[in-house]
Amino acid sequence: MMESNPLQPRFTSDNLTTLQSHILAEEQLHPDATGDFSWIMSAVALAGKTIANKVRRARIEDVLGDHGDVNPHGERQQKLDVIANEIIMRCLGDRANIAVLASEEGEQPIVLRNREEGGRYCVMFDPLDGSSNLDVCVGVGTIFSILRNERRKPREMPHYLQPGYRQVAAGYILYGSSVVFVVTTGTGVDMFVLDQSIGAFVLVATKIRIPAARAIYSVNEAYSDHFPPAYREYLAFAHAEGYSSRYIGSMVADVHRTLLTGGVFLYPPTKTHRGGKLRLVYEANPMAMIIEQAGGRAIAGAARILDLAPTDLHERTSVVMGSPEEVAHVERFICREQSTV
Ligand code: P6P
Repeated sequence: MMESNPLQPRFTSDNLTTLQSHILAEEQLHPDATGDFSWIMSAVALAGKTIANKVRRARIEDVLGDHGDVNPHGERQQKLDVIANEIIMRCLGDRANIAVLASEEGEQPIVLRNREEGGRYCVMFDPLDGSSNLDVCVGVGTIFSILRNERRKPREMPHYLQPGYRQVAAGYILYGSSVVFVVTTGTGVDMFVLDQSIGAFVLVATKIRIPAARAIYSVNEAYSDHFPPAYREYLAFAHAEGYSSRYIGSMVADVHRTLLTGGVFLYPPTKTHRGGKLRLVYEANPMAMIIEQAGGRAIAGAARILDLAPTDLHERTSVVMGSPEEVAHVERFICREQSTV
């Protein structure tokens, strides 16, 4: 009888391709890879699993609601914002190749070491985006962005303010009906789901492609009276074309749906946020890298988000991202408005 290949499954069908093994396999494709990077990704994955557990048990452990403080931007912190931030700091803080950790929850970044001391990467993150939705069980998420700590003059502040196209990796963890880890290292977008039974993120999709077009727009229309005219004209176009509207109010959930089903997610300038509400460095940039790597587009006004040069860790931007044809519909109105100015 011909010997069967002992490496081929015959009696089990478990998905055993974990985030860890997948990242390490990807690293093998880069001769100059040092394993540093997968060491950081394993810390992000550990933080995601820990936060997922806290989110799932929030009402049981009575950690919902306000923490009682405000973050550096004057926004009320949820208890889980503080908990998630601490978990990420603890998981990433002992990685010897990290130069700086920068969080939405901290006014200043935490500088751990400079390049000469081995600080090769900068990690910027929103520990729990959309946390105001936690009390009602709506999907929330962790967003992360990884930059190389470019060699600058010795002992100069690590270089964490770079345009988004310089990101070496970006992604998010969505704590929803399942816990989903979506990541890109610049060669496409891969998706993992947390298999609670083995405590590991397992690979469920590789090289995800966003649909080129889909008649769905995602925006908080309550503010539309104060959107710039171009966005109001776009909404009139979408209504006339019979578009559907989907808006969760949690960026990670809205962008994840857009990535998988197509459509366009918008956060235009509003009366209270003239420059847009979402943060460029640790929300718009990582999400823009994911969307572009999946074949989509991401713009702020007429500019490509990933080309914007940040000058402040917490600066905000407007956002239009999603299917290339849907972004082009919005862009057409924006460019027409700008040409008449
Ligand atoms: P609005 C959540 O607070 C958040 O930062 C993003 O996750 C979300 O896309 C946006 O704000 C929702 O803002 O003004 O519609 O409640």
